[in-house]
Amino acid sequence: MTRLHNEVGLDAYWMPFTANRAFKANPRLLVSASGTRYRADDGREVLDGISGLWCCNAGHGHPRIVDAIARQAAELDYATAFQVGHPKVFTLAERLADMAPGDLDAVFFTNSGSESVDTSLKIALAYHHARGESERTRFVGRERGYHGAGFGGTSVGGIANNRKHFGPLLPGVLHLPQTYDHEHQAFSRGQPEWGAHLADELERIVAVNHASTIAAVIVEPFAGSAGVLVPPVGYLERLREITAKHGILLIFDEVITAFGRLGAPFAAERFGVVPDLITLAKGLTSGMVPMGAVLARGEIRDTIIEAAPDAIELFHGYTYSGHPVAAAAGHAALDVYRDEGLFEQSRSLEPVLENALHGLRSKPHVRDIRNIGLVGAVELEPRPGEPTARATEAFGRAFDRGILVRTTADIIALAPPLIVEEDEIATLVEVLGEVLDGLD
Ligand code: PXG
Ligand code: PLP
Repeated sequence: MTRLHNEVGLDAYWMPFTANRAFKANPRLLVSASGTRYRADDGREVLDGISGLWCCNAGHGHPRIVDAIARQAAELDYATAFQVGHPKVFTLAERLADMAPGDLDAVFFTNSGSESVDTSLKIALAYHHARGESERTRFVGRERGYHGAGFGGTSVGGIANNRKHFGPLLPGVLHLPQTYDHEHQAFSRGQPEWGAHLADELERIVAVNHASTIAAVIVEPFAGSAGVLVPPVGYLERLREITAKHGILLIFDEVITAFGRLGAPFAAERFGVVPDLITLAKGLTSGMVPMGAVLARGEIRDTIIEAAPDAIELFHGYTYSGHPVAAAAGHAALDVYRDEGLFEQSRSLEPVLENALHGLRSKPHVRDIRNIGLVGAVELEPRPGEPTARATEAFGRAFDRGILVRTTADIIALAPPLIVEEDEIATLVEVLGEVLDGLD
């Protein structure tokens, strides 16, 4: 069979977050997808163990979402969101406000997680300014946090490789310690018991900088990109207490954690902790059309609007904010999540994935296994002197055996679509186990 990449030039496309030379020497092309499966250009099926890239929560090609997109493109392809609107974006905002925890009932649309993060940081600054606290300009992120690739998200992010070539970034950003500790947490099922005290570092940051200079703290409820770092019991609660005490906004970056990944609409609900702002993307449209959003407490929006003269209140937005085709996809994705009970299904599959994954404990090179919701990770011992090589090789071998996983450093992550079947979870973990058996 002629493989597609023999016919398609590979040079022009500069691939994101990819080893371009390695890819082009050994390309992997996906040509179609349906349900939990991709098809590669050599005709093989590949079981999607990572929901595309943590986004296709309803699986691939869901006919209701496909249909909504096609109809919307034909009916109203584009409408500017600046001074003009269209109905579906208002109704989608209402639905999200209704789903959101607490009083987070203001919705600002973006086109990606990165844009949502930058938007949330700008809203935090504008809010403090509107309250007459313009000196609150510092942000607090966390080591090993990932908040997208914009300058704001890169600044509050805590992954050194993502930051090192890009200069001083935003001024005044501080970082909390990460929450993972191998000695105290290895092989935890769900939330580790140890580590709530790590949130107290925020008190130290406040003591050194004074609360009146700090605008917001941003964290992922569980850190996804850095390798599935699950929050210790009590940690998020403690962050909420300390931020509230000091008038600091708390932003949950729920780009990965929302829309059923944790068996609930939002991680905020799963953990019972309500932040001031939530960033969204990915599962909002089940990955079918780019779309992101920021949910804010109504009081935050009202404060910014009321403090401004009767003109544009927040000088921020994107050409494609609330794009009609994305809004239609968002409605359809929420319909599918509701009608197919996918958040509940995710919750009921959580122990299935947990038990299967922890069954890999005695496989070669395994340093840790952790899980929460429909997410898990296997951390490998790095090869001496060759960090990341072992997991990168595991990724390639897994793909060749028909499963798509995600790796970061020497960590292999699994986060299958919420429609995954129990026997597919078994297959994912079994194949991963065989891959580990074969690794040097
Ligand atoms: N915040 C979080 C918590 C994310 O996980 C973003 C922001 C940025 O979203 P966009 O849509 O701008 O990419 C993300 C994205 C990985 C991986 O390796 C994860 C993401 C992106 C790329 C790779 O796990 N998450
Ligand atoms: N650059 C130029 C020259 C533009 O005109 C615009 C938008 O009008 C942008 C960047 C921003 O693009 P977007 O609104 O799609 O983020």
